[in-house]
Amino acid sequence: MRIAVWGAGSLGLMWAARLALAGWSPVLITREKQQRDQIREKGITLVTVTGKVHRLSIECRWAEEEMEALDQILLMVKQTALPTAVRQSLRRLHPKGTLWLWQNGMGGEEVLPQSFSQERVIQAVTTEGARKESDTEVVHTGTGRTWVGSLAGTPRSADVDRLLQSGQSLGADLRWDPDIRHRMWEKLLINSVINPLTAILHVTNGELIEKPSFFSLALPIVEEATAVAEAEGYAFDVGSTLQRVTDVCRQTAPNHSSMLQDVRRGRTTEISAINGYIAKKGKVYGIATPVNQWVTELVSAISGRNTGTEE
Ligand code: KPL
Repeated sequence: MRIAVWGAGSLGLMWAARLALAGWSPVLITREKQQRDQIREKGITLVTVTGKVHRLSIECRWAEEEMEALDQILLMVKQTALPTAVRQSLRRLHPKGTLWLWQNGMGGEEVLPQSFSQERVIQAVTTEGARKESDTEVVHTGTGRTWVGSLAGTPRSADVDRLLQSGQSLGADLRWDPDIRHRMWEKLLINSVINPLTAILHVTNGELIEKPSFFSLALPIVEEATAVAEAEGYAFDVGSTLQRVTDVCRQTAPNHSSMLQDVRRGRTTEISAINGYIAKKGKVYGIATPVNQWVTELVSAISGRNTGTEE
């Protein structure tokens, strides 16, 4: 089975290293030639949460290179880079191969061609943290849980099962969820509060809940988002969701959310796949989502770019 990790950001580097540690021979695909050359020269260095350092030599290719058909592609690029990565990766996917989507937010599947069967798509929802130190080095900063499941609700194949077992053998908390869309909504609700508010207020996740304005800003976001989730068939309680948001902020207190990091680096944010998605779906169901719309516009304005796609 030929497995590719598509995207060499923090999660991509970490998972390529983990797969190699588990005895697979993954191929890591980079967007830039320069990073491919660095990885070919130096390999990948993974520092685990306990501080153990692993240096691994990994097959690495540039996204535009010709390559043999791939059976499992773990697409670990940001939402904003998804259209390009999907176009490039589908050309390399075996006709019976499986595509794994690892993006934050919703709407990733909408980028796939309509002819591509959802039975071949696995969605991953993760709360693990990793920090990319350089093109070849990654630090696993926080253990979390990763749920994976079929977007079509089909049972997992034997190949997928083997991959899950490999991850588990390395201590990763990796679980199959037959209702992955529920998990996606659960994560979206959390990201819909923490990501834009930390980016707008320029605070860490822990500092966010200390802000006197926190509750009055978080409440309408969650009220609107849970109304849209319910229209999609997923019921969440507003109070428990706010409690979960607060818990995640405490557990990840020193973190600079991914959106805050994007804003600081002048990169395109994932706001359109998070609050923008909630506002878009709200329009479909006739549910008013002014606060989600407002934070979408505000984050777009402060990041100095529109909410469109990268590249
Ligand atoms: O997923 C995250 C992110 O930063 O994107 C949270 C949960 C907010 C942790 O920082």
